Amino acid sequence: MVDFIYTGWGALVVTLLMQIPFLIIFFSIVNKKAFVDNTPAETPAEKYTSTRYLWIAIVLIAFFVVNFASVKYMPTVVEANTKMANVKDVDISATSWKFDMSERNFQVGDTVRFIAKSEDTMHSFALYHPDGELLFTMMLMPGLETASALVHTFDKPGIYMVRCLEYCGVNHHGMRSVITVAEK
Ligand SMILES: [Cu+2]
Repeated sequence: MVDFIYTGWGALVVTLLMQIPFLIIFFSIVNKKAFVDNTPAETPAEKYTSTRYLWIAIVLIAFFVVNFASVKYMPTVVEANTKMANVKDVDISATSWKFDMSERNFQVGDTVRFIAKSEDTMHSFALYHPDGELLFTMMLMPGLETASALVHTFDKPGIYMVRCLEYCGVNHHGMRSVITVAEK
């Protein structure tokens, strides 16, 4: 049941259901206004000009173009259970406030599948490039049967920071670790 809520269509269904109270409030206010204020409006109703339609079209097109163009920069989400060729698996267990990792040392060119689970509360597994850029963050929900998994290929040597980016208690800021990537 918990897995259904957090994965796939379950999240969408829950999000839609959460809108219902707001819709009820919204329509009850609109409805009330319709009864209270039945005098003609002082300002004439404004028609949408063609320029305004053009702007809406530009915004919509920009929205889709930017979204599709950014897809290739998205981290690769994969299944945690199926075998993958030429990929090193790392099992990660997140607890307040540390990461237990089955491996922390890699080489440039290694493709690594990070398979992570939370043992207690909400955490995340975020990986930072040595230059400080956030490569990805993976949310870790407690109680899930399937682990979260992401694939990343290391292209530069250095010290990669690992942090939790979901607030998880008083020592959330101290929940971090490092991964070392050596020259090939
Ligand atoms: Cu945290």
